[in-house]
Amino acid sequence: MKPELPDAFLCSLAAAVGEQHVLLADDERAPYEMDWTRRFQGRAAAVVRPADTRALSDVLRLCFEAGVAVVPQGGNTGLVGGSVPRGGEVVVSLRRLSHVDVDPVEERAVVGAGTTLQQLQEAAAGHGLTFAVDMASRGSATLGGMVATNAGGVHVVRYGPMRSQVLGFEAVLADGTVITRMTGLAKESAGYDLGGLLCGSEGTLAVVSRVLVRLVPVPRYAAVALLGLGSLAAAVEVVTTLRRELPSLLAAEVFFDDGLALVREHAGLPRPFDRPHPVYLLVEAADEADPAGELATVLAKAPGVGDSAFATDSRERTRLWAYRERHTEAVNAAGVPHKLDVSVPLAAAAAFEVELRALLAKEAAGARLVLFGHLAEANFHVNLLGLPRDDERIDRGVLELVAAFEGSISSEHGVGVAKTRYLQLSRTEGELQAMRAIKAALDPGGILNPGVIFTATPE
Ligand code: 2HG
Ligand code: ZN
Repeated sequence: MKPELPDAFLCSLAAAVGEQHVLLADDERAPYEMDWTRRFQGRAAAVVRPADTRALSDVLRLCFEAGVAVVPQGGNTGLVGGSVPRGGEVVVSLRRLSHVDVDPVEERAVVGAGTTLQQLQEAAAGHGLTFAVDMASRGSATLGGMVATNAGGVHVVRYGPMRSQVLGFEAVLADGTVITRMTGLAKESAGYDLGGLLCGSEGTLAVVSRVLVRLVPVPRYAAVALLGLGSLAAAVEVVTTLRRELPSLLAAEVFFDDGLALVREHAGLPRPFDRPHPVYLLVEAADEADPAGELATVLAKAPGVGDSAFATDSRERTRLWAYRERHTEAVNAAGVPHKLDVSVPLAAAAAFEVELRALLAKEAAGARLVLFGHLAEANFHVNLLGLPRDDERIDRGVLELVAAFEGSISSEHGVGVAKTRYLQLSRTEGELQAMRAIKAALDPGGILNPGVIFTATPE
């Protein structure tokens, strides 16, 4: 299909990034046009792949001058449709901005936006260090995308989300201006925290090109426990105790028996215990001294634990983690899911689960719920299979329930295009106005990822 962009503009893009990195043919663009869940898809006018900050700046300046909208894209495994075109934009793939420079003395790294989490982890491991944010999509998720979505992952209970790791940044504004703050000073109060603002901005305020991130020492010892419990309320009680009494706590993840069955079927894994349990909690502790003993001691005191399995060596720990980590791929293999990523106050988690199941039983009897998530933050991934692709009545019902619990409609995946209509459930009118003012100031032409976070026109 012939692209709609004028030839002169395409020639300028080619001059900026190299002709072979301006993709126009249908089959070349296709991998950049559909998201990983297959739920979100749109046609790009072109895909461009700058190799460095300078080329990225040229691309944005050209698009700004021509009034052409831009969709920044990293690994394209975000789950809210924020990195694929809605129709007619230029997709700017950041994947070629891939480099890691570890500073082992300061325990930091300068990382290109297109670097995958796994590449960063491997580079850091060479120095006995690691990156504090970890998640199952490590092989595809890029650092730029993780900043853009303020990704959380499985270690937030110990280290916080992306926002807590970013010490400095370089980003390109809508008109091509490059702004840089890479000093990483431990104390800095001279004006606004622009790097913090970019965390969670989803490519709507600027395009991140490099980040300076903190690294942490790899804990010498780790221990994992998988627990089978009778209810979510019991799991919440265990997590509350762990948070209070186990300083080495690194992760506390929850899943349910039907999700476990789906994962086992998909991945061919054996039963973790002889008998099933309604709820499973996967706990990891890590420290400079072996935390296995204290983990077992704290868990022995916890009420409501039916069965438990412990692992200390790396292979066994990975084996237990697979039951939790493989949920996303198992869900995707079973259909095109509606995915909601919500959080509620931990004290309300069990009541939320009861009401969620009641809502679905009443309004969506044919749908299949696969629920799992990060229990220490009461961050639940509500995956729904069997719903019509564009029918959002159930999504709205779930998000309204979350709002009634004073929770968040997006805990760690971002708003993307999937949740723009529900943003006012989590944000006040005053907050939304302030956000729109920031957006208008930094992106006056509205070319940066339009339709993401905010609906194209205010509702
Ligand atoms: C996870 O926690 C990711 O594994 C993906 O955030 C969640 O697939 C999901 O809904
Ligand atoms: Zn998650």
